[in-house]
Amino acid sequence: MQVVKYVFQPHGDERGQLIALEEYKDIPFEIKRVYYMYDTLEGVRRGFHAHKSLKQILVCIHGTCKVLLDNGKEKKIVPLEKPYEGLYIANNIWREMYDFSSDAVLMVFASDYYREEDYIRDYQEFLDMVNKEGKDL
Ligand code: T46
Repeated sequence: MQVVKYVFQPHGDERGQLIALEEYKDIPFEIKRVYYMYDTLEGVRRGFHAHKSLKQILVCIHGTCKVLLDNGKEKKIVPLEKPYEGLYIANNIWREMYDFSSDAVLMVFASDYYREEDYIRDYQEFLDMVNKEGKDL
């Protein structure tokens, strides 16, 4: 599985850093929603789902966390430790976010509005879906 991490260009000067993210330019899709999580308690693991069609970019804009990516065949752990790095997560990828530092702010740019129907929250259902799609190709 290929891990796609974007490195955003900061507009740094003597005052500090500024990062601007534009759809189709820095983010490879139309941004329909932005959400972020913070004050995540120690030991918490979130996610535990895949999306049928949603694409997202995760940026840990403060602090650090880790993301487990799973395509049904292979798993990868991706640390997010820089505010200028964005992790792209395509559809049909199981994700879990964990090891949040107490100051972590994880911001997510999403290609669609919130739709519960797009979630696959059962791991066996996820495996059945990716294995079926592999056979259909
Ligand atoms: C994902 C990972 C990275 C909303 O009402 N609107 C929203 O846009 C979102 C994202 C969530 N919610 C509600 C639904 C739940 O009652 O907020 C609550 C927490 O959401 P959830 O348990 O889905 O959070 P995570 O951290 O497990 O997953 C989230 C996203 O839902 C998901 O798409 O890929 O972050």
